[in-house]
Amino acid sequence: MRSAQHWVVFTGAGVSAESGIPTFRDALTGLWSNFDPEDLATTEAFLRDPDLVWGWYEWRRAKVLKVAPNPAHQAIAELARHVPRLTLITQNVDDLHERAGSPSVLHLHGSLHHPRCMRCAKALDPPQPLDTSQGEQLLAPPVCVDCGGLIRPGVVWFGEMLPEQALTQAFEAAAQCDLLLSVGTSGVVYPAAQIPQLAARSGAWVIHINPQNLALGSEREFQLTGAAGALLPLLVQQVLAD
Ligand code: BJW
Ligand code: ZN
Repeated sequence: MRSAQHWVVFTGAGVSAESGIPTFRDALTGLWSNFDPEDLATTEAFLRDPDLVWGWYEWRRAKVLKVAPNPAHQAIAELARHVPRLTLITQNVDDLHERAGSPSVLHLHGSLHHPRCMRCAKALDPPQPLDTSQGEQLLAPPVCVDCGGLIRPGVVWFGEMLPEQALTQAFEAAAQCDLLLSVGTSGVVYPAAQIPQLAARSGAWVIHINPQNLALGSEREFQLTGAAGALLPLLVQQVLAD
């Protein structure tokens, strides 16, 4: 690890779990407890019941705004300040890497904080965050002042293309890096899940950090089993030690 010149850190929802943000595949609660998250994260669900889906995203955005980056986000930002080159790629729709001080983050699945018009794509400043003490709410999405279209969350739903530039940069970095750290992801959603596979096929070492045992795809892959907030600061301390 100490000799790696180009690191890729690839993160999923598990990196934000210790900040208090449930992972994507954690069971939903309250108003949404009867829904599978994979069924809510679609255009069809939004068009069928905009208030349910917009309410879910605004609830999650309000939760994210209330929490802080954890030691895992901070360790990644610290690592980037010391290794020769680091590309940070996230599947997360929160902004906790940025708030921990990571200067440049490739967001493959968009952001909770950048809503846009479904019809004309005009970007909208996010509305005043919900007061979560009022409990979960159905919430009507705002309407675009230019064209009257519904405002949608700025995330990438199933069946949609990922942002082209971020995906291209992510694949290039995976193909060129010496070492890829994959942190807190179940690795089931494509094309993002190809990123660690591509790095291993291109000759990089791949280290997964996850409390769950993962099925490792090749002999270049290893797992450190445990929580990112506990393991990453130790790992970074060891890598940066003289
Ligand atoms: C900890 C921890 C701690 C806990 N420390 N760890 C090829 C094959 C098969 C299917 C497809 C394919 N290509 C495309 C598809 C279809 C689809 C897909 O992949 N489906 C699969 C479910 C099978 N992909 C798409 O539709 C993508 N678009 C696309 O491919 O376009 C081209 C195309 C279009 C049409 C047809 C064909 C091709 C778009 C995918 C967009 C995904 N978006 C989401 C929702 C974003 C909005 C939102 O958040 O609501 O992104 S889905 C969801 O999953 C979210 C996440 O970013 C993503 C990944 O989840 P993640 O981060 O791994 O979270 P979890 O919850 O799954 O796992 C958490 C992990 O953390 C666990 O392992 C825990 O153990 C661990 N953990 N605590 C460390 N403390
Ligand atoms: Zn519009």
